[in-house]
Amino acid sequence: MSGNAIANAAAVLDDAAVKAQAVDQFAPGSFDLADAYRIQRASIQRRVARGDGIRGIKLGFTSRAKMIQMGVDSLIWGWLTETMIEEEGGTVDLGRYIHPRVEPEVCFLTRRTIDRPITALEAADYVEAVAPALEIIDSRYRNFKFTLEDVVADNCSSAGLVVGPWSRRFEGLGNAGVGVTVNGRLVLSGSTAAILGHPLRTLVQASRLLSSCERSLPAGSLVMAGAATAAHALAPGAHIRCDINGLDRVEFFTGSAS
Ligand code: OOG
Ligand code: MG
Repeated sequence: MSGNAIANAAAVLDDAAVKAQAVDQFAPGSFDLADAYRIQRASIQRRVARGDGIRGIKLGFTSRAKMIQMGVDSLIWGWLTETMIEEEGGTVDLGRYIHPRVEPEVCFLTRRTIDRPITALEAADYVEAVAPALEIIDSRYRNFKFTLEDVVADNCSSAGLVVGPWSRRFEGLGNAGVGVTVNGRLVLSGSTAAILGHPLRTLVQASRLLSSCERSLPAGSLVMAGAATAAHALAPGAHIRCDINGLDRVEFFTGSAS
């Protein structure tokens, strides 16, 4: 794909995000996975040029539940930026989004720069703290339908995130119960073991992915490990709460319909 075509695709996806208006999927075979990551990078550069800052990365499709829901079976990654962060315990304006869904996540705060592939034994040493989090995903494609290449180009549906209180309680993180309630009703439940067997393994994967494209991640970055369960559509006037056993809880509200 030419540099121009990459910039054009990035502009289409970035505009869709800014205007909160869905766009059509790209024609099948328009670009390969390497080009999809180039489009993703170009769309993030547009955000950064507007003054947004990079805060970390997210992994996607690290659990079977997510792969099955979306019909995609490869691990993917994208960028998290400052303006995606929603206030914990606050009210999220759904007008910023197209067709938002929420999913429970484990979020890591890194302690050391990740600038080479790390092993599972080393992973814990790279973590400063862990928090329960809720990710708001919002595909820019109509009907939330995409191929692997489409979703990577669209920065892996990254749109919003709400991060709960940080802690250093890592014991039990490998198999902790996860529950999401909406207005007090349990809508999603699972275990952190669904995330690559242990959420810390996502740091190993992240380090490999970053190295393969010659990028590093500074200390103090966020790493979202990927949802342990499928995602749930967000509606107005709701209280969304996620509890992860051994960690604190994280919650937010959605504004009333306008
Ligand atoms: C893609 C993003 C996947 C996860 O946690 O697996 C993801 C999507 O489902 O739209 O964030
Ligand atoms: Mg996610």
